[in-house]
Amino acid sequence: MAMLSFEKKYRVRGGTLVGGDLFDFWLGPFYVGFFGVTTVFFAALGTALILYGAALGDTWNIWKISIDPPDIEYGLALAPFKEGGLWQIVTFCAVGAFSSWALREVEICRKLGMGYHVPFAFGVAIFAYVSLVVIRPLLLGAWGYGFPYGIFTHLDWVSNTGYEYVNFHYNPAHMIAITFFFATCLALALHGGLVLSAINPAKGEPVKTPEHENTFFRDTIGYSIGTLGIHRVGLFLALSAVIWSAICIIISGPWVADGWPEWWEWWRRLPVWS
Ligand code: UQ2
Repeated sequence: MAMLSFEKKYRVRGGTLVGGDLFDFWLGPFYVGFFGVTTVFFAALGTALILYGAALGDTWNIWKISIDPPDIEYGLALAPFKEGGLWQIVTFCAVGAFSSWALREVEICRKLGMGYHVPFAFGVAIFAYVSLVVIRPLLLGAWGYGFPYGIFTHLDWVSNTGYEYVNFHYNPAHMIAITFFFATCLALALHGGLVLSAINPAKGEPVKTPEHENTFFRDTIGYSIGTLGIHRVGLFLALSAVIWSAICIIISGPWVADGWPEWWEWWRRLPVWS
């Protein structure tokens, strides 16, 4: 609650990209802005359309409801509403809502005079989604390559798409992505563990500072990356995981059409073996 008095200092005018002062206000704790309005518009329309699509479907079983993309035969054309057109509009609303949210974050960063690290990171997450439902379908020539919006159906899509390339784990970009996911977990576990160990010591012990955090790692591995450095490494690892995930699916089909195990034949064909 102390935030209420202190908030006033940070509720500054300006920094908007669009709309000038028109939407430069707060609703309770939430900054609105032009992009707050567009976020609510796209999110509400998209959600309503998903509910309407569910009502048109043959089940209310939450696991089985699905909004499916058009058949491959429709190519990159707009499909009839009940044959994938709904999926196309929902996809448009999703990209609109996610992008609006990112731009609202940019406006808040500008207001506060902060860096754009958070919207940039969110932009990378948006890129991952757009890779699946826009970039790869465009490269393959049909919206039907996008994934369906349903709980079980999107799991089936992931499994089927993986088997289309025989063993997806042989995809080198997929290998790199997984390695970054694991490294992200290692870094966050080390960081969370280290900060809590310093700041929340045993009863009766004084709270420790970064001097102790640095010393712990210098004693253990001869190196401490530092309090700023660990956050740089963490952001780099997490964004790399997402970027390599996007790469691994974009190259599956557009670049490598057969199985991923087969792709490794380049290694067997190296002239050094003969
Ligand atoms: C560190 C440091 C922190 C940390 C952590 C480290 C005082 C509070 C976790 C140690 C991290 C290292 C050595 C890099 C780990 C790299 C990978 C790729 C897992 O030195 O400074 O600040 O939280």
